[in-house]
Order: sequence, then structure tokens, then C-alpha cells
Amino acid sequence: MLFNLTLMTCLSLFSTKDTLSCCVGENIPTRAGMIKSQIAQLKSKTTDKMILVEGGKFLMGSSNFEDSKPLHQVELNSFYMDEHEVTNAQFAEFVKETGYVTVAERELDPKDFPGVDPKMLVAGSAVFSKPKELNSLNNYLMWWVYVPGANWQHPEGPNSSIKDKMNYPVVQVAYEDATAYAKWAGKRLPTEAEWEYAARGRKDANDDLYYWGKDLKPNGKWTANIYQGKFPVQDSKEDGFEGTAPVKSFQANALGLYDMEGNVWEWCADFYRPDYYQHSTTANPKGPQDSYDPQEPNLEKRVQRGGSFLCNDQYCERYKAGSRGKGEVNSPTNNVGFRCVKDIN
Ligand SMILES: [Ca+2]
Ligand SMILES: [Ca+2]
Repeated sequence: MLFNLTLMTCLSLFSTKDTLSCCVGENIPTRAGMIKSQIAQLKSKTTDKMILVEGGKFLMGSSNFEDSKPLHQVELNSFYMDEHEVTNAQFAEFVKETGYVTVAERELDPKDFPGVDPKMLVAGSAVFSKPKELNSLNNYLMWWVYVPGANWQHPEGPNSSIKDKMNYPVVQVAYEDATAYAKWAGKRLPTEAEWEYAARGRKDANDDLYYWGKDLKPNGKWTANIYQGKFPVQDSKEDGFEGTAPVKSFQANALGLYDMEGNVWEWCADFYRPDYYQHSTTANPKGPQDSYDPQEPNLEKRVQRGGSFLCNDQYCERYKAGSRGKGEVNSPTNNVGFRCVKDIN
């Protein structure tokens, strides 16, 4: 009733001198209101929905990658999995409620960095930075830069923001950050086997090169946020996105899960060892007892899966079905995130 009266008053004044003040007062939203409303709209695209992944047997691994051999049968119980990667909105809720401080935001302890001038030890994280030119792909430090002040709220550094990216996947999260969120949410990180089983989605698709099928671009369309162009100097973003994409920008897999391949790497619970599949248990494998990466034997690594917006056939093909990734547990980047699972009971 009040609205009708106000509207009628406004309409009745339409031809009078007072029209402007009435319409400005009643119909033009404030700047703060608009920003709030747009943030709410972005948030509303985020859901806490989980998908039931019915247990069963599948052939895990890939004959295309050394550390994914051999293909071996695995049997899993049913579980629920987040339908999309954990978003900034979801992670912000967790931080607001708990006051949690992520690894990238914490001060660095000189004891962990012997021989380094303490003045150089500033909280921050690794950010992808495209070099102007590049002669070889042998040195990844040519496109990864340690940026002081980079963290989940400022994924590319202090001047970047997630304000308009609440429905994008949270990044710059270390393994510990992901497990802390999962615990708060009453969930856990998926095992590597659960992640792969869910990503495959279709039980008849074990030989396919991609999780979505045999062709890179079914019907001529990109089906995941990866990298096109000349890595790492020129991202032609044929798939529509340079950097991360909002969750659910691409079609879901057969189970209803989004962005299992590409967008951001996803932390799994398992320690990483390249030889684990040679003696993995068959039923509900949970990974080896410890980690070992011959390339960096002294670092503790956990599995990451699915590849990211930086994956391409020139450099990193680990978005392909059955392939594995790995990350040092305290080294977040702006292309690594996660999603959670939950047991049925
Ligand atoms: Ca892309
Ligand atoms: Ca992903």
C-alpha cells in the first residue's frame, strides 16, 4: 500500500516541478545499494550444493603419464562432492566466522628460511606473470613471481581484489587452508581416487583422453577453462577467459560437477608419490603414508588434480584424464583452489 501511494504520488507529480526530486528520491538506487545488490547477485550463483557420487569400481590412472601408471582397478564407497570449486564468497564466510588467517597472510619465520636476509621475508605468494618474451619453457620461474601481499583476498598482489569476483574460485590457499575450511564446513578434502572417479563421471569412458570425451573441442567448443595461444606470453582466451572463470561457466559433467578439469587445480588429501599406483590398495585408497617427489625430495607434497587456466599442450597437459599434479603444502598460487567431499553417513 505504501509503495502504491508513493508511486501514485510520484506519478501525479510527473508533470510538476517536483518530478525530479520525487524520482531521484524514490527510483534511483544509491551507489552503496547497487554495490550491495550486485554482490548479493554474484553470491547467489554460489551454492553449497553437493552431488551424490555413487560408489563403484573404475580403472584409475593413465598410460600417458609416468606417475599415473599402471592403470589399476579401484573400488570406492559413495560420497557427496561439492558441485563446484569453493568460491571466494564461501571462503569469506569461513574467514568471517572463524577469523582464520591463511598461510600466505602469515609472517614468515626466518627459521624456515636459513641464509635469507630476514628483511626479505615478507608475507606473500606466487603469482603467474606473463613474461614479455621467452626463449624456452625450461625455467618456470620466468612466469612465476613471488609477490608480497598476494593472498586469497588479493590474488595477484595488493592492487588486485576479489570484490567483483565472489563467485570465482578462491585461490592462494595452501593445503592447510583448504583442510581448515573443509573442517569448518563439516566436510573433508577428496582422496585422489575419489576426485578422479568423480571427474570421469561416466563409467564407460576409461580410455578417453579427456574427462569430457575423446575430442579436445567437442562440436568445436571449448569445454573447460584452460590456456590457448602461446604459453606463457600470449593467452588468446578462446575459451572466453584469461585467468580464472566464475564457477559453473562451462557445462557440468555427467554427474553434475563443474570445472573438474581446468579453471583451478584442486587440492586432494593424499600425499604425492610418483610410484604410488604400483602398490595402491584397491578399496578406498587414501594415498601413501608420506610424500616423495624425486624432483624436490625434501619438500612435503600433496596431490592436486584437474589442471588450471594455465594448462595447454605446449607445457602442462595435466588437465587430461587420469593425470596427476602435486604441490608443496605451504606454497599457494593464484591457480590452485579446492573443493570438498562428505561421507554419506
Ligand atoms: Ca582460458
Ligand atoms: Ca578445477
